[in-house]
This record gives sequence, structure tokens and C-alpha cells, in this order.
Amino acid sequence: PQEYSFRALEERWGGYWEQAGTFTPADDGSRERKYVLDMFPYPSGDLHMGHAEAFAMGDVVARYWIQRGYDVLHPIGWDSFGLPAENAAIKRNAHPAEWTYANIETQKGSFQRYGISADWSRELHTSDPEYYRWTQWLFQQFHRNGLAYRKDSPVNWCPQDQTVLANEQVVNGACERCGTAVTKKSLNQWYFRITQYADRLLEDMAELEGHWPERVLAMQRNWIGRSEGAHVRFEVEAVEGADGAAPVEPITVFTTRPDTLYGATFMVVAADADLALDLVTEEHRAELERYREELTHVSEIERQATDRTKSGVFLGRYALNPLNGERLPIWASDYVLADYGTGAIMSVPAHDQRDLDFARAMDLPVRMVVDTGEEDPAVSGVATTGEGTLVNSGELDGLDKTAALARAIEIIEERGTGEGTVNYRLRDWLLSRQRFWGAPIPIIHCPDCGEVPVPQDQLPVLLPSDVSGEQLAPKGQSPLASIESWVNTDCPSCGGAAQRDTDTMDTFVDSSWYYMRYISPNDSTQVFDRASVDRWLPVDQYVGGVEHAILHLLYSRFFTKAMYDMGLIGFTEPFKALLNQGQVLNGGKAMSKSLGNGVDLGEQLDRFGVDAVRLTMVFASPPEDDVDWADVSPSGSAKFLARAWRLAQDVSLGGAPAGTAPDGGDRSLRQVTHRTVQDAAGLLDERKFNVVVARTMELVNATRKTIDSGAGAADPAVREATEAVAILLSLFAPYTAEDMWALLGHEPSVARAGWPTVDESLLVQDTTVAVVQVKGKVKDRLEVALDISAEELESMALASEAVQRSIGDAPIRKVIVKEPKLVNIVI
Ligand code: ANZ
Ligand code: ZN
Repeated sequence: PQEYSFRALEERWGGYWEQAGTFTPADDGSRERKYVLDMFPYPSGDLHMGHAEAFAMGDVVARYWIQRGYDVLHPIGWDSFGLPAENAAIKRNAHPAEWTYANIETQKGSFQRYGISADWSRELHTSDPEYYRWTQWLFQQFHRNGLAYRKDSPVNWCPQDQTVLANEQVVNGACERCGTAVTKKSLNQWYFRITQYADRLLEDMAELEGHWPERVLAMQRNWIGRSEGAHVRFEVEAVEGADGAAPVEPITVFTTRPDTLYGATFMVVAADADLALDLVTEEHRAELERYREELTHVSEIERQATDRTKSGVFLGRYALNPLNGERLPIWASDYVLADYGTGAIMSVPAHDQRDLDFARAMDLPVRMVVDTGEEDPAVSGVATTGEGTLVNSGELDGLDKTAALARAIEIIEERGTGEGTVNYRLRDWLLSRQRFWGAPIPIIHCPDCGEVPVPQDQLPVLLPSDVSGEQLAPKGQSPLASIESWVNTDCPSCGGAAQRDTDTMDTFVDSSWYYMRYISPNDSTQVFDRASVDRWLPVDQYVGGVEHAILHLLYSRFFTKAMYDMGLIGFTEPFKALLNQGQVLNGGKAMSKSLGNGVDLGEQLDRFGVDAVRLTMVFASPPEDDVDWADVSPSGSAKFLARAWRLAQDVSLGGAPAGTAPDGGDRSLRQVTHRTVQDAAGLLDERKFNVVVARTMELVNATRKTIDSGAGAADPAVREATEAVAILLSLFAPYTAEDMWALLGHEPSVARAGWPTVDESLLVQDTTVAVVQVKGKVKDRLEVALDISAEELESMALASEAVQRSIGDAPIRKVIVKEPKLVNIVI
């Protein structure tokens, strides 16, 4: 006999699966298909504990479905554009590709060692020209369909990275990457019109309900932020005299509470919006400008904080309430956001806390118009927002809130001063980046023809390859802009001198469609074959971190819908089911450099072996829960794997030969085997992977017990049990399982052994004999199931003829039930 050695096993089977193409799907239509997708990794250096957890979970699903006989697609690739590569290149005076592809080499080796059931023949890199050629092609389809456009707008600007950031990349007012305070800047930028899909992104979530974590759906719903309300127009009073302010357009506000129109006591416009400049009178202009200057240093998050001290400037003008003609002073403040609603509000301090805080700070009137039965907000300082009856509201008086809301919209619509509307928090997706390491935007700017798409046969627009170090350093414009030979070109339309667009695309564009490209990653003639994509997609199981709850998942959903509308694909949701694996913590805290509690995956793998680390990840908790590495025992996992492996060795040395019918074997072990396999299937469907591991451990113990009880390994039930263990372990511990399978005399790979067939007759519950006593004397014996409930046993006992005879007419004082063995009736 040999000793179990994970090193020997990894040596023996390392590289086998890739060579044999074990995980390449047949794609011949002979079997039902399943698509398992892991969020593809960013090549940041090497695999870490977080990858180890996520990929272990996705692998259980993929491997389970293969065993169940599905044709499984489980691809892998690299999200390989992005800032870290560029920053590294600047530091090392190299091209970003160098760092990127070197990291991929390292990381790929680690992934292969980790034994993921991935189809490596489909590996893709978003930074390969063969890939970004089609990213650019897709951009052009969006552009042609009016879904990609340019506009001037104030953008979040990171002064450190010298780049624009999407709202989502600003965390507490600081750059998500470097932590520098974000400022505002006006730039001409490319956008995707995701807002056009806001309603469908919301509605189609009904399909995902129950298959995606509720938390993720809630975050998306909140991000889209649908509010029903009204647009109401307020005329602006002309300013008399030499003040000079020209007549201005009416102010349109967005409000969710048109029922409170009579409670409006002033107006507020976003201080940083142009509207403020249009409205302000000369007298107040200097003050406004000072205020706006201060504002450039404040983030949106801070501005929206409810506890922020209210500040603002009176603009010297008045608007007229369209319902009662009342004059409302117009203010500018930072608590009204320029890019939400219309950037202007009617202020109803009695029923909106921020308005009330502002009114109190500026000494403006407060008028209650919905009587909720609570104290008057003017007195309490607490705005009331609940149900109630309208007061101080002219024709609305006496109505309840809901009726008043509907009536107010009717009135403004009748008078032509507004209309009911729906507003979304969702903004269009800013996709321009002033950085180098991304897909160049395939547009040429011609002084005569305007925006001209690069002709399809000239795609990809390649990134220059001879750029490095300083040339990439952030300068406030794209590094591409300073490479004249690259920028200057001919207009494809008129042939005149023209310039290439110098921005690159947000890397979220790359990841919005990579799961479609996996179907034919090497097709150089088309983005993908529609029929094949429709065959494999949508993805049956997506696995990845909850940090992608909004951006990546929302963008991918948008891409899918837009591509469906363009006739490129035949489905409207990309991911049928989503699993967010938990985090790997150490000592109850996320691993981080600053805490110094990082655990090095490579070191763990060297010490305990791949299988022990994988098994530990899965065994520690249900897949959605966090794993605290300080609480787990990879060495315990390693010991268990050795115990399992020894079963196979025992069978190989003295067991029943492969193919022996198990019929005559130890019945109780056979029952454990079949029950375990049966239950494991249900548990895997419910994603209780950890329980499956626990049950496999029990099966290993039961098998060892049978061997030790005298029968030895020769009992065919032992072979049957050991084969089941190997197949179960193939989901969690591929090297050990493969080696067991070989010891058991089978051809590789155990990954394709097929799920064991369960013999129903072995699932029948075992029974026992329950004794029924009356006044302490045995009156009957009943054959009952081992797991009978107390109630069931009691009623069976009371129904027994012998028992009824012995009780007679005597009243029953007490029934004591000790299921499944005993019932004692006291009379
Ligand atoms: C009057 C009013 C009275 C309002 C009341 C609320 C309560 P949601 O639900 O988030 O869409 N608002 C509109 N545009 C704004 C902006 N650019 N910046 C800050 N606040 C803005 O919120 C809609 C409400 O937020 C609107 O309804 C408006 O205040 C305010 F008792 O109008 B409301
Ligand atoms: Zn031209």
C-alpha cells in the first residue's frame, strides 16, 4: 500500500484534463445543454483566496451537471483591459500589454493547478485585437441605433488618475481606485442610452425573482429608482427696472407630491446648473458665483447627505405657483442635484425634511397642507410624510392624499401647466475614458462629415504597440491624443483630413458581452453565430461576487436587451440564475494589506494541496455565506481525503473487481450509499454543497466500518460505496477523485463517470417495533417507521384493538410517547 500524497496526485493528473479535452462540450445536440459561467477574472497578479472560493463554487455546479448527463459549457477568459495595467506600465516604463499578459500566464497556471473544469480551448482576452474588434463593432451597432451618443456634461473627475469616473466609481466622494477626492469637470463624452431601457430593466426582473439573490434585485431596483410624479411649470416673474435680467423661461420641476402644491413656499434650483446663472439677478450674481466655486469641491454623496447643513443663495427672483398664483422666492442650493429630475424643485417644507431644514436655516415660511394628525411641522421641525387630509389647499381641501395627488395632476394638465410623468434615478452610461488601455472608440471626427464610424473592414482600430511609460501618464486627455501618427487619418466618407476619437471604452463594455463571445471565441468573420449563441444562452448559472450587483450585471442586462432589439440575439435576459459566493475572511475581517491578515493562496495550496483547500471552501458554509479562514481546518479536510482515497486503495488491493454486481453486498451499507446519492442530488439542486460534503464524510465512515467489521474490502457493497464516494468527490476534490477512480480500475475521467443510479428499493425506510403499554403492561407490538412522529405513533397505539380492549371505558389520564419505541397509556 502507498500513502496518500496530494503532491503525487497533483503530479499524476496535472494537465491531464486540458490535454484530454475533458471539459470541452460536445455541442452536437445529443444532450440538453447547460451553461455555467464564472465572472471572468481581472489579471491582477495571481489567484487569491477570493478566486479560490468563487471558482470552487461554480465548479461544483458545472461538474454536477456534467455528472447528470448535461452537455456543459464552462468557459474561462480574462477581463484584461483596465487601469492597473496602465499604472504598472507607467511605473515600469513598459507597454501595458506586457504586464497584462505576463500576469495572465501566471494566473492561468494557477487556475489549471486549481483543477477548474474549464474549457480552455475557448479562453479569451478582452485586450486581444480579435476580441476588441468586436467590442468596437458592437459599439458601432449601438451608435447606428441611436444608443451611443456624445454630449457635454459635468463629469466626475479624479485629479489623481486624471480620468473621468462613472457615478458608480465614486465612493463617498472619492475615487474608487485611489481614494482621491473627486471633483467636477465639463467634458464632451460618449454615453450609452441605458435610460431608454429603464422600464424594461425593471419589468424583466420578474423573471429573475427567485433565481437571483433578492438583495441584488433590490439594489438594481433602487439604482434604477423609478418614481411616479409630475412635471409642473412655474412662470418666473419679470424683474422690473434696469436690473437687466432678461425674461426667462418657466421653471419646470419634478415632484412626486403634486398634492402638496399649495404647501410650496419657495423654489430651489441646483446651484451648479446653468439654470441658476440664467435666473440670478445682477445684484446676487457675485454671491452665486462664490457659492458655485465652493461647490466644485463637494461630492454628490456629501450633497445628498440628509444631515448636511443647508446652504444656499437667494437669486433675487420669484416664481408663480400655477395653482394659486402665490409668489415664491427662488433660491439656489447644493441639496438640489443638477442631473436629477429637472434640477429644480418646488419646496414644500411641511412635508419634506430637507426642504424644512432649508426653510429653517433661511427663515422661510412653512405651511402644512396634509393634516396627518401629527404636530404641525412648523412647530415640531419634523416634516410629515404620511397619509392625511388636505388643508389650506383650495379646491383640494378635504381630499385624502391619494385622491389629491390624482386631482392635482388633472388640474395642472387641464390648465396646461404640467403633466404626470415618471422619473428615474438611472443615468445614461458614461463610457468614455481618457486612458490608453481600453478599446479605442471606432469613430473618426471629420470637420465636414462629423462623426464617421470606422468602416467595418478597417476594424479593429488597433492600439499603438510602441507606447510606454511616460507617454501613458495621465495628462487630462487621452494618451492617444498625443500620438499624432495615430490620431491623424483620412475621413472614410469624404477622404479629407480627419482625426480619430482618442477616448477608449469603459472596461464594463468589454464585460457586457464576453459570455456571448465564448461560444466562438476564434471566429474572425463575425461577432458570433446567432444560432449557436441562441442555443447556449442565456447562461443557466452565473457565479460571482456581490460587488457586481449593479454595474456589471445591469450593463450586461442592458446590452442583452439592446442586442435583442437589434436582432442580434433571441433572448432578453443574459443570466437565468445568479449565485453570489461569500467572501473569504480571516479572523472575521476581510483580508487586506492594511490589516495584514491576508492569506496567500499559493502557500495554502503548497501546504495542504488543491483538493483540501477546495474542499474546505465548500465545506465551511453554504456557498452564499462568508468563510472565516481562521475557523476552518484544511488539514482536517486533507485527512478526510486521505481516508476516502484509502478506501479505493483497499478495493484495488483486495476488493471486488470492477463491474461486479453489488446485489449480494452488505445491505445496510448499500442503503447508506443509495440514500446519500439520492439526498446529494436534492442538496446540490438547493446549493447546500456543504451538506453534501458532510454526507460524503458519513458515507466514507460507513464504508470503512463495513471493511473493518470483518467483511474486508471484498464485499461488493464496499466497491459500490467507494465508487459513489469518488463520484461525489469529483465535484469538490478533482485530483483525489480521479486517482480513486483509477485505483478502482476505471478509465479517466471520473468527471464524466455519470451520476450513480439510485435503487429505489434501497431507499425504503427501515422499521422498528414499538411497544404499547397500558398501566405498565405490554398490550401490543407495532411495526413502525424509524422516523415516525410522536403524534403518529400515539394515534396508532390508541387505534390498536388490543389496547382499546384493555382500556375499556376508563378515562385516559395521560399518554407518554417515546418514539419510535414506546407508548405508555395511563388510565
Ligand atoms: C415637492 C415635494 C413635496 C417633494 C413633498 C417631496 C415631498 P424621488 O422619490 O427620489 O424621485 N427632488 C426632485 N428633483 C430633485 C433634485 N434634482 N434634487 C433633489 N431633490 C429633488 O424624489 C422626488 C422628490 O425629490 C421630488 O418631489 C422633489 O421634492 C425632490 F412633500 O417635490 B418633491
Ligand atoms: Zn469627411
